[in-house]
Amino acid sequence: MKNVRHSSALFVVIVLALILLHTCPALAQTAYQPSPENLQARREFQDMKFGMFIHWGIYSVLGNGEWIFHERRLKLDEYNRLPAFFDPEKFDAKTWVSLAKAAGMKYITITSRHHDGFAMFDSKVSDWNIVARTPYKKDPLKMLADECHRQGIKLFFYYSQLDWHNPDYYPRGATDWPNGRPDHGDWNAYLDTYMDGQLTELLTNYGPIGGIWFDGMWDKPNADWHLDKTYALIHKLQPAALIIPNHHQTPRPGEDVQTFERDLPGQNTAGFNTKYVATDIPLEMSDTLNESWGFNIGDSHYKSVAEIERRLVRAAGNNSNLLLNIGPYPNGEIDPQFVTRLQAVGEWLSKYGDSIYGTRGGPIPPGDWGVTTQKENKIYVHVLNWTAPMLALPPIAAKVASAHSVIDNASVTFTQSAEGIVLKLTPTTQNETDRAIVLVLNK
Ligand code: FHN
Repeated sequence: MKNVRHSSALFVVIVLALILLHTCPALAQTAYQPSPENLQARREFQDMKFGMFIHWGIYSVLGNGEWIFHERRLKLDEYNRLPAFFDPEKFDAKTWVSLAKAAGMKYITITSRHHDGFAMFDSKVSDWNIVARTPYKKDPLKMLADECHRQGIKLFFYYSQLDWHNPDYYPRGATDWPNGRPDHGDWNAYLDTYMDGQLTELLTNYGPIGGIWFDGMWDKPNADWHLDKTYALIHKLQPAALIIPNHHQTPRPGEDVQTFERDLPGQNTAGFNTKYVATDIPLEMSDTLNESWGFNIGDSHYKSVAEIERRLVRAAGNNSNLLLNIGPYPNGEIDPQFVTRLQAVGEWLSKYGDSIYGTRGGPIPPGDWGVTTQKENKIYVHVLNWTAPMLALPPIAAKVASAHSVIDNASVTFTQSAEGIVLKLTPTTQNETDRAIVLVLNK
């Protein structure tokens, strides 16, 4: 009798807990269990390794980056003039997606709206969007999503939580300046109606998407952003969509990827990244191809092809993806300086890609000399900065059966002992960014 009472009490507790989790998304995300589709999407994300970041908006017209509204302390009335000049008649989704593919990139993350709050998509939530306010009148994100689906590229939407335009973004945050907004506003409406409304549009009108890349929470670090509610909404609408927050903090429940801005995981050279590196979710680092995110007419500091390749290899060796940014022209064209570099990286990847795609960070800690990646029974030793003829590496648990160079399969002489592995390197040739060597392990 006592046992029966016990088990019916337990039953009631379980049913109550299930009802609570169902009706209260906040609790659901605190106890977040990624769905099987989400876990699969995380693995695929890690396999992709290289993505194209695109900052493109009405600010591109002014050719001075995506912060121009703030930097010039423009008034709302002034910035409101800008959409009239945005008419990207040269935008061609096929050209953009084909370029990403030619570069060996497997996904695209594009600004659906940046801190100016201007939606680069057809939004019914507000008319502060490309279809309603510009002479272009079309939805480039729809064209891009369709083309990505056609070409097998995953599409992620960058979404700025920070908003310099909407009066309901109130109380305002660290980047506030008096631009003509009233000193009152409805924060809950901003989050629950405006933001979640737009996210619902992005997650229902564009087919399956890779995920949402959030940015801007750092503007009000102590605010209640209703994250649990928003995250639950995203996972409900598309369980496989990954939530990637660029909040520069330790990941929270409900977040699926940890991203680092202009830094390798754990290396806070930028000054705003956390040193904490998650071990249970995928990692990503974002960086720029020149020095700007949005189109900047005065920025010709393009990274060399070798530099981009090295960043990609170092990211992979740190178990991370590289999301590399370009800022297209306001007319929709992509700077030829970006195009030629990306194509060259793609050519290089057609030879070295095996040592990067589908790998995870290798067993040997990254060093100034280079990094390792691993896949199945292979360890790839990426020698990036080592001129001596021999390279000594620390010991690894497995026995190496053979070693050969990635580029021409030529066998590489090595010794393995309890002290470690010593590789005899071929002399470095000019233009060789990565002397990648495969160590084949005994199965
Ligand atoms: O302020 C933005 C910036 O404009 C750009 O979008 C980068 C991309 O990672 N994120 C923000 C700064 O954290």
